[in-house]
Amino acid sequence: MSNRTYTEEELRSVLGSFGVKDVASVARYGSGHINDTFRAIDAAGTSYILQRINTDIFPDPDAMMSNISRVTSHIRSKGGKSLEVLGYSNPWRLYAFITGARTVDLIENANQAFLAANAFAKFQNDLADLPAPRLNEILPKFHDTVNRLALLDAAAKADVKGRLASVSREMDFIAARREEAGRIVAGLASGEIPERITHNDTKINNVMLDDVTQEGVAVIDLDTTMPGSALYDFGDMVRTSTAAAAEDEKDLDKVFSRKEYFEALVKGYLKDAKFLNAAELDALAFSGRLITLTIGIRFLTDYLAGDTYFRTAYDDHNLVRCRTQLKMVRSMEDQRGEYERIVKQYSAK
Ligand code: ADP
Ligand code: GN1
Ligand code: MG
Repeated sequence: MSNRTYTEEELRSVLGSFGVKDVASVARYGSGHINDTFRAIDAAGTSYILQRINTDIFPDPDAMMSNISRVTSHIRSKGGKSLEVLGYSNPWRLYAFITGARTVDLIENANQAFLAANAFAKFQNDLADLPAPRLNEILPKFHDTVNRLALLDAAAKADVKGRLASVSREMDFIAARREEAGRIVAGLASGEIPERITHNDTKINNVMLDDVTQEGVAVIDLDTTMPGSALYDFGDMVRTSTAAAAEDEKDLDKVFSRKEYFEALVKGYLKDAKFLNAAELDALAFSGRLITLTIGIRFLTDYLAGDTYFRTAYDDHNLVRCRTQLKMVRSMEDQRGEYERIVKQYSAK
């Protein structure tokens, strides 16, 4: 990804175009991998989130902003809190800064897992009756693991950076799991798994947690909210909210999936995700393994392609991230029986 730099003058001028004139400070903010995010504070002390949408990844920001506007108004009409768009002019947008809450990159306790999962379940619930038309499909085949494997194969074949020889263990690990990669894609195609409106990026730092109660007060980063499968949303919660270490932890002994956090997620999610059908419940534990493998495949693909997609801070950053994902997959596989049992226990309630 282009690690773009911006002058303060440029940022102030964009803020000015959105009507924010007396800028006291503006600085990079958060740790998202995709957009360029800044927090601006004006002379009155009001904070804003200024973002430059990554148009290399999102080719149609208008379609994205149209989804965001429909989704946020619908959530608000039900009394929920959501992102508030104060200004948009492709590729820039300005959001109201959500106060009294924060995001965490690494989950801090199992109660946060319960509350975050419950916030994502409510988000899906709130959007279940969004009036037609269907939301724009912002990134087609985004979570399609079969497609992600094909992209990995293409990057391996091209091997533009000569990195393939150094990742044979990771390639073997992925190759051994190809067979199960198409399970959710096939379920969606047959209709056994229904299409729903989903967030598609439910990592823990995409939900704002109340400073005092830790409750998930607002789901943010709505760029990929579009038609999808609830399973991918639950799976990505398992990937990020059960992890004992950061997504880019180098010491793999510290990286594993925690059963008590998984249990808290299942409890928090199923408390409000009453809409799930039998096929979805049946694949809930599997979805954690699958999405984690898929994100591992994506990090490896980007590593082989020369780090053009995810923001990286050093040379092997994407490879380090890929390794944590594969270690998480292994850890979930080791606990497969217990995870399946936990899902059964709470689905029966
Ligand atoms: P990316 O797509 O790059 O991940 P995000 O939209 O997730 O970008 O924003 C990055 C970070 O900025 C979030 O993880 C969060 O910490 C912070 N953030 C984004 N929007 C808001 C908001 N409206 N209020 C407060 N913080 C926000
Ligand atoms: C990106 O935007 P961010 O940092 O919340 C990515 C997700 C990945 C995640 C891995 C649009 O999420 O799909 O799961 O990184 N978003 C996009 O950490 O590709
Ligand atoms: Mg984000």
